[in-house]
Amino acid sequence: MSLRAFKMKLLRGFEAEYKRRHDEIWPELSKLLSERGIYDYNIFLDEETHILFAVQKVKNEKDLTGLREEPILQKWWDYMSDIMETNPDNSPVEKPLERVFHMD
Ligand code: RM4
Repeated sequence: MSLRAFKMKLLRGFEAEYKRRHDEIWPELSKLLSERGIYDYNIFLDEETHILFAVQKVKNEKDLTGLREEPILQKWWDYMSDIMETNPDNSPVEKPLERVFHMD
């Protein structure tokens, strides 16, 4: 298992909409992420900066190869692109975060 943390950015004024869309996450998208070994996935919002802080566990990082090319994920990114900071291909701008502390 590895723990991955990264940040993304929400556009101002879309806090409720972001939560609503994730409350109604497409079953086929959660199925895809689960099949790729992603679990215990949380996204937190810093309301001051609009930074989305994501933390997820991944069973095996090598099972993530090609995930970004999956049509369902690309469709989700297209759907989310009006409310998030995105790259030209509509994927969210993601910045990996390094762990600096851990306590069991
Ligand atoms: C986020 C973003 C991420 C995705 C989650 C489910 O808003 O699109 O890439 O993993 O939704």
